[in-house]
Amino acid sequence: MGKLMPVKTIKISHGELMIALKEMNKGFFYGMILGQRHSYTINFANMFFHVQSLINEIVADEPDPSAANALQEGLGGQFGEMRTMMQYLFQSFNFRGDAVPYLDLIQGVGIEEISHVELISKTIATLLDGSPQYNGKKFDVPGKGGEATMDMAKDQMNPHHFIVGAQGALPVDSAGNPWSGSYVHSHGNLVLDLMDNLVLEATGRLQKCRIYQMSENATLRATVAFLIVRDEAHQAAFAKALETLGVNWGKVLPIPKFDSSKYPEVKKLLDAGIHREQYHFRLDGSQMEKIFSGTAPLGDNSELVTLKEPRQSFPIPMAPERPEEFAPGLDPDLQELADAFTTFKESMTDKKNRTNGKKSKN
Ligand code: MN3
Repeated sequence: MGKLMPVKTIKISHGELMIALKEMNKGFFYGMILGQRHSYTINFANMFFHVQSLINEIVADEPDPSAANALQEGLGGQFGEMRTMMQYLFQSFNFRGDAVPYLDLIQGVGIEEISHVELISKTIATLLDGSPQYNGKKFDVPGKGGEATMDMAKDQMNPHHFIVGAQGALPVDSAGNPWSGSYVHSHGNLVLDLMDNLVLEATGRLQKCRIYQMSENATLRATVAFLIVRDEAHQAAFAKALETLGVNWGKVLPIPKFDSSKYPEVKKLLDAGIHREQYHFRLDGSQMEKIFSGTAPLGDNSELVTLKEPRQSFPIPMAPERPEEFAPGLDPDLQELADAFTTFKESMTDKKNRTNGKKSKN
C-alpha cells in the first residue's frame, strides 16, 4: 500500500473535484473526494468516481410513509432502479466482441442508473424521515417511562422501514419482497439484451406513471416525474441501438404510447428536453454518440443528444439525527471522538487546499 499522494483535482463540467489519491497497487488508486477547487490532471486506472450530489432535486413536502412504500416498487421491484442498474452493469461487464458503441451505450445508461438508485433511495428516506414526530433531544432516551414514541410505525404498510431501516430506504419492493438478482437478464446476445432493456424501461415507465397517480406528495412526484422522463430517454437509447441493427422499431413493435406529458411535473421536464439526452459519464472518451444521435426512434422527429453528464446536479439533503431510532446512535463520548476527527479532517483539507492553490493552476 502506497502513501497518500498530494491532493489532485479533475475537471467535470460543473466544476472541479478535489481528490486525495492513495496508490493501493501499481497504477491503481483509491480516491477520497475532499472538496472543489483547483484543477489538475490525474492518470487513473479502471475505476468509478462518485460526486456527492444528486441527479435531480429532492423537493420538500410532508413526511408520508405510504408514499415512501409505493416508491419502493420503483427502487427494489422487478422493474425498478436496482434492476436497471444491475442489468446494464452486468451486460456491460459481460460484453463480448468489439462493438464498442453498444458497450458504451449500455454501460453509460447503467452508470446513470446508479444515480437513480441513489435518488429514489434518498426520496424514500425523505418521505419516511420524521414521520413518528418524535421531538426528543439528542442524548435523551426515547421511550423512557414506557412511552410509545414510534406508535405509528406498527400501522404502516411496511414496519421494516422503522424497525429495520431507521426511517431509510430498503432494497425491497412495495410488498416488502427482497430485491432479487434473478431479475437481472444478461443474455450474452446483443439483440436480446437490447430488446430486454427496452421492455424493462417501458415497463418501469408504466409502473412509475401508476405510482404518480397514487400520491400528490411533491417529494414523491418530483422524483417519479424525473424517472418517467429518463425512462423515456433510455427507451429511445435501446430502440435506436436496435434500429442500427436493422429493426424498424416504429413499425414492428411500437413502444407503449400512453401520454405522460399530462402530468405537470413530467411536462416541465419534457419541455426542457431531457428525454432526448443521454449521458456517457466517461472521463476517457465514449463512442455512445455513434448510436445516440440523429432522429429519435419515436416518430416525433426530435433529435437525440449525447452529453458527457447531465447539465445540472443537485445537493444531497443531509439526513437529521433520529434519536428514536438510535441513529446514528452516538453517545456523548463517541460524539466527542467524531467531532475531533471531523475537525482534524477539515484542518488537513484546508492545509492541502492552501498548498495546492499555490502550485497548480492548469
Ligand atoms: Mn432509471
